[in-house]
Amino acid sequence: MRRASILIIGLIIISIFWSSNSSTLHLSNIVMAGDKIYHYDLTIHSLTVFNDHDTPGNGEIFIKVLIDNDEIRIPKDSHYSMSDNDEVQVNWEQIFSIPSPVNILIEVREDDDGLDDSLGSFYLPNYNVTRKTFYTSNPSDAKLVISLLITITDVPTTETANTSSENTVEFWEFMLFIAVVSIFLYVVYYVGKKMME
Ligand SMILES: [Ca+2]
Ligand SMILES: [Ca+2]
Repeated sequence: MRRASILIIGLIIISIFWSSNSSTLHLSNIVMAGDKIYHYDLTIHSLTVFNDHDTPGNGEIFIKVLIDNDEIRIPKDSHYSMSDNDEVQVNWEQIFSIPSPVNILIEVREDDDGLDDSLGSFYLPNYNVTRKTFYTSNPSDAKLVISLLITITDVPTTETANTSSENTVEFWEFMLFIAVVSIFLYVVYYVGKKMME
């Protein structure tokens, strides 16, 4: 029975290695228990320009949104042609979820060849606002109407934990089945060999 014992021990070692390895992979791919997820729903409703920073003619106005290091231009690859005291309906919405709160910087700019200039900027507060008017740091240049909805949820851990333990159990059951079949086949082989002698 020595060969069968070696085979079974080998299978058990392989299954232990496999199951511990697979559970490690599971854990590294999920957010840990107790963590939070921050859901942001940011809407820029409208933009009003008091000084278009362009003489003569309209300013080529765009909004720059900086979410951490991600820069977004509105309108994308374009601009609003705006004169003094013009208002545009922007109706731009961005929804995203991240594991920690972020700073959101809003800036209004005017495109000029080589050197475009700023109509001021400001950071959004880290709380909910609905259709609130924000003047830029140059309040005589521009204002925007913005809504921000932040919701915080717990990381759902029960589902991922169940999935990984189920996978492990299924693999153990499979390896046990292989071990039992191996013993059975070896016994058949051993008894058959003895009978032949
Ligand atoms: Ca200008
Ligand atoms: Ca210009």
